Amino acid sequence: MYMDRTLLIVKPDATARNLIGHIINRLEKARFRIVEMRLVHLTEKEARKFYAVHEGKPFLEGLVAFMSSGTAVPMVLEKDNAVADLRTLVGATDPAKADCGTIRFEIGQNIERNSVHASDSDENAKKEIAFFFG
Ligand code: 3AN
Repeated sequence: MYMDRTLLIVKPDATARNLIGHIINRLEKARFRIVEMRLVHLTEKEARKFYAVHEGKPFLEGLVAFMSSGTAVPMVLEKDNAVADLRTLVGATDPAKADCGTIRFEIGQNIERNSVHASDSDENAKKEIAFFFG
């Protein structure tokens, strides 16, 4: 049976604070299944390619530097309604505005260092999964 899939990335601020296991625990408790996972250290070029949709935005340079500053952990997650359910679990981009109980509310540091990335649509999930696990 086909299950919906999405991509989550544990970002460098979270790996630096030894929070990979904590995040995996949150995901598993919410009934996501990890079907692929890697440890990566993105180059600036790769980070820029991943965030190409943000070309021209004022925060892009900082985001590229941050995402290439340390270890990140992309993983493919499977669940019914995976994209929307993961966005709910992850919370708003700005941890200060994220709902209580979400991952970004709990461990995000600021709008840039917000601990996790989650695909925002089925179409982008497919592209982002192919980027890391093509
Ligand atoms: P989300 O990750 O919630 O889908 P996007 O796609 O708008 O948010 O932004 C991608 C990433 O860019 C965010 N996760 C965050 O790290 C960074 N970002 C977004 N907006 C800002 C901002 N105003 N200042 C700094 N970084 C930002």
